[in-house]
Amino acid sequence: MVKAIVASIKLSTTSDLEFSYKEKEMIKLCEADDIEVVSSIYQNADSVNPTTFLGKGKLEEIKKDMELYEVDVCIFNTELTLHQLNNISSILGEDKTVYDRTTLILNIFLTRAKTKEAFLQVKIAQLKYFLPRLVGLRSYLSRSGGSASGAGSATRGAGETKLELDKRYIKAQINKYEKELIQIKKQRQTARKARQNYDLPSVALVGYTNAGKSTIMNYFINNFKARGEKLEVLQKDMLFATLGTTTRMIKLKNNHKFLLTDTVGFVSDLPHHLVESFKSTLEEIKEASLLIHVVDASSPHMENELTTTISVLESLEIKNIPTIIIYNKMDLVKIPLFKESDNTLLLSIKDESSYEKLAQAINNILFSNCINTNILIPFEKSAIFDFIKNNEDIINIEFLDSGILINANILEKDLYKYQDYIKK
Ligand SMILES: Nc1nc2c(ncn2[C@@H]2O[C@H](COP(=O)(O)OP(=O)(O)OP(=O)(O)O)[C@@H](O)[C@H]2O)c(=O)[nH]1
Ligand SMILES: [Mg+2]
Repeated sequence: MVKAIVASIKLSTTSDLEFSYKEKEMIKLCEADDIEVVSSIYQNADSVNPTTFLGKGKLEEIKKDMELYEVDVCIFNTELTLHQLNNISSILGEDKTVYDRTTLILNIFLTRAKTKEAFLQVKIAQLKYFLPRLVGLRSYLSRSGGSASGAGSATRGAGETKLELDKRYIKAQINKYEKELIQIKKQRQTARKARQNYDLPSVALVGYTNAGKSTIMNYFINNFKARGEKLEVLQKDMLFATLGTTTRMIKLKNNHKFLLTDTVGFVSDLPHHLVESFKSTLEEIKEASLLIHVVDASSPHMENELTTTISVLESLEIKNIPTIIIYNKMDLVKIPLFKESDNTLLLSIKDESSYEKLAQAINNILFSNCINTNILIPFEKSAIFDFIKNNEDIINIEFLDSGILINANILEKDLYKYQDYIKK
């Protein structure tokens, strides 16, 4: 495990609570990247130093601490400019590795990327971020093996030509990956079109990382799976367990079907290039008929996590979609201050009835336009009877001399299927 020191600034405009949140989150991000934080150092200041981020004195202190703890890596809890990176590196020593929160997040995403699409998206975001910072990040790049870009070979002493070559190489890599991504996007669009052919409403799980989205997804897959839709998604107590989206068809007990999509979790100050890169994956959220916004109610920073998610959704121009807010992990909440309403539910994995309530709420929103209908099926039309039994929300079945009388809640758009048998 790599050991590191984390360096932050506490601006006079930042509250203690906000600052401690950012510090704790940074430590979790480091853990997610397999880095042990041996010390967190911060400086109180009125503003950021544009050339060195922290004051020179503070950086000297960090340098001493790095020697004391025998640590080679210092991660800054911010996004550094090339200028700041260079200056900090010269103060801390050329043999030390200096990088920032954005590089850390990009790295976590890269190690978590399991699909080709996720890998390409993160790689493009990472290269675009590295491009203007090649010189400053040289120690990081050489430590991380040049991250397949050859960028690690960019050394300051090698001069302009070498740097220009590296830049050109990276630009070519970005180009190549973008082309590959376009191909995958086409396949994704085909898959999406195929799903649209089912003509089913879609529901997207959104929220801060580790809120419990995949856990909800898995509950629905295991309890309401439709036609061989069994594959569970990864749920784990770590940041960014899910990268990329997974869609499964869900069939509720009343036969109503919808598509449920699990998505990547958000984090505060999500790197800009990453949001850009993930836009195509997150497009699916835009087309959802309903959003389930999952919030970890046991997190001391719940408010912040909730507003971050809302602002990321806004930046993706996702608005005006009906939303159910889920206050999740209620089993860990000692004093519950939240109230349930039509669009707000309290959920806990330990309380199955809360999940049933969620299924009911989804049903009420997605299938509110059902019409209570009587259908009389002649006995010889057993195939139609079977179809209705498997596909419609049946309230009552009565066997009459003239056939089988079914009372069911049927979507207006589906009524035509039974038009010959509907009893007025
Ligand atoms: N105590 C408790 N833990 C829960 C509950 N729901 C989920 N968890 C745990 O929270 C952790 C994160 O859950 P995930 O479902 O992976 O979270 P996620 O929102 O998909 O996270 P990312 O994929 O990282 O965005 C896991 O360890 C879950 O077991 C709950 O109701 N109560
Ligand atoms: Mg997940």
